[in-house]
Amino acid sequence: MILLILFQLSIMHMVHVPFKVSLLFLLLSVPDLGRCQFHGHFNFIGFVDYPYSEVTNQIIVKSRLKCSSICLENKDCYNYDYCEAESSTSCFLHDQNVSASILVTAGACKRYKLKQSCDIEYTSPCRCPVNVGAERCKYKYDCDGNLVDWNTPSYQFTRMFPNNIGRDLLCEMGVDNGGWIIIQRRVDGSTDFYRNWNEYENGFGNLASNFYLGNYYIHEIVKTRDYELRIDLQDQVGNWAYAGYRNFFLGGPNTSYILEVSEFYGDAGDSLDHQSGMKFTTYDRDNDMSSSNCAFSLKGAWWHRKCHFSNLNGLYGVNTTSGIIWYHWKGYYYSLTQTKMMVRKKIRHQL
Ligand SMILES: [Ca+2]
Repeated sequence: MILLILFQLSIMHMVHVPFKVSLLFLLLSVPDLGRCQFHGHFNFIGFVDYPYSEVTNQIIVKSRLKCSSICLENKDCYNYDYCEAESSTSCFLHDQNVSASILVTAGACKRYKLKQSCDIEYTSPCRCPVNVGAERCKYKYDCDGNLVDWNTPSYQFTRMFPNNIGRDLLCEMGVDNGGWIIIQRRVDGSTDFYRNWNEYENGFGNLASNFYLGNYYIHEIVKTRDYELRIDLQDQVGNWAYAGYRNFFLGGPNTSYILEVSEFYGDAGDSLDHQSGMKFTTYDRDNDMSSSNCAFSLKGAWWHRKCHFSNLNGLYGVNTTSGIIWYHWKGYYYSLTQTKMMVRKKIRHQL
């Protein structure tokens, strides 16, 4: 315990007393403090208002990720030093002015720089957390997984598919850190969505307004099984709500484009879980569990069960179950005025 306290006190002033710290590290590094061998606690020492140190708080947590998240929550923190010892670890937070020349590499200490506030292993949203504030993010991911400037606007691009057809796609960069490929959109009633299997397989509409990308292309995009889905919805007076699914998969043609979604989040309610596990049904291809054809009776091609809690390809401006329905937000008799379905590849962040 005495050693522990000494260690912590010394760490606090390590910038000023490197020799003393080195000795302590030597002492505490026996026999081996490699990351794999470390099983100690984590002590948060405090924010370092570089170049001076001061103790502001002390808590015990278990991992470097905790240090990272503490740094994330502190708007002044851009770098942190993570120090491992036999029975404890220490965390020092630095602002952006910390000098590169005092990089802590001695002993079991290592300095980490927050990467656009994405220093968290899980990635779907290993992007700039909303609660931190976008001003700290200099980069975000585009629809090809490249880091681009934070201010990059939404854009159109072309992607080649296995059938040797190039398709124009829209990349939404303004929603939840961007990087979303839009697969379905309704903005007004000018485009007929009551269409057959072939049209829903290959896509229809206009990228500038209303369109369905096509089940074949959606499957080709997400078939690696590391995609998520987000659906944005607008009601008749201009309010927006959304439904996110951290896992989204659409089977191929031989499965009749079976839908798999899970891990819902959002404020629109979950009206897609009920459709998960279902094949796609159009008025001319009945794959649902109803004795009739749900796409025909409810005028919307969808992953109908018997039949639906959602019907986003339904009739525009019709306040019945045949309309553009998201039951858990507005019920069965309220047709939404805008919809946007988007998919994004989950990006695994390198720790
Ligand atoms: Ca049926």
